[in-house]
Amino acid sequence: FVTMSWMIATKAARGADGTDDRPKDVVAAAIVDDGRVLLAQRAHPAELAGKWELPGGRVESGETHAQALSREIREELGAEIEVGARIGAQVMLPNRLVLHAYRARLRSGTPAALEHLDVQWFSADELRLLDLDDVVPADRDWIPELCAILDDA
Ligand code: 9L3
Ligand code: MG
Repeated sequence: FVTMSWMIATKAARGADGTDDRPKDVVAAAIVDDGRVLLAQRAHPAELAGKWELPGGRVESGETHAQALSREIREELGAEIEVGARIGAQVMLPNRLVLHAYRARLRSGTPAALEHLDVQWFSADELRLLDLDDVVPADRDWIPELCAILDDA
């Protein structure tokens, strides 16, 4: 029965063309250090280029969120992080992607824009002054909570 259920569940998750249409998780890190949070300026796709985001990326099969986030930050910023508590609500993205954010602290390395246009540390006051048009739409709702975290820090 368990095998049958699994087969049905697996089959239901495949489209007619065999593509996988199950939701995929994307994870993003709010790296906080010295009262500031690190935002990264996206290089692509065109509609998001130049906008600030919490850095991160897709969770690959077999990875926990924390593993995926550590890997993404290593790849994108060349830094090692310790992943902490979840922040904010999950955000539904187009293409059945679900975005999750976590607090993080730097363990080693200096974050660099290896895949982004730029990286910058923002204080709560600087976040409040940020034009929301310059923030990736999916990340906009997290700004007030990020300000609160920095106010407490
Ligand atoms: N995304 C949105 N906000 C974020 C992150 C890390 C990602 N803070 C969206 C952009 C892409 C998708 O998730 O549509 C996958 O992210 P990536 O692998 O292009 O970074
Ligand atoms: Mg990414």
